Amino acid sequence: MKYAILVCLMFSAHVQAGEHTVTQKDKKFSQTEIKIKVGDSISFKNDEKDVTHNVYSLGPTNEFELKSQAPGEVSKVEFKKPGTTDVECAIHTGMKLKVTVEK
Ligand SMILES: [Cu+2]
Repeated sequence: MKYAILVCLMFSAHVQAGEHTVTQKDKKFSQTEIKIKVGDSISFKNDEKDVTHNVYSLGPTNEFELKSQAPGEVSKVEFKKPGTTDVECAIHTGMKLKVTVEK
């Protein structure tokens, strides 16, 4: 009985915070849009062979900057506020990803 309650608690904690991954390859994000929930996180992975990226967002919500990201590096960002976030790369102006964070 105790075990069943523990499993139940672990399962609900897992459901509450989603984990997503967006890769950067051929100077593009793996997708142009992503919808997540408040509290979810996105792991940004540089999947290039020899291209460095500098992924950032000026918002309008959930501003962040990953700084210079070498090939193979992964950086996780938690999205705490509902709203949209326009993600870009400071080095490659064509890279765009819209993150929609729902309540
Ligand atoms: Cu880039």
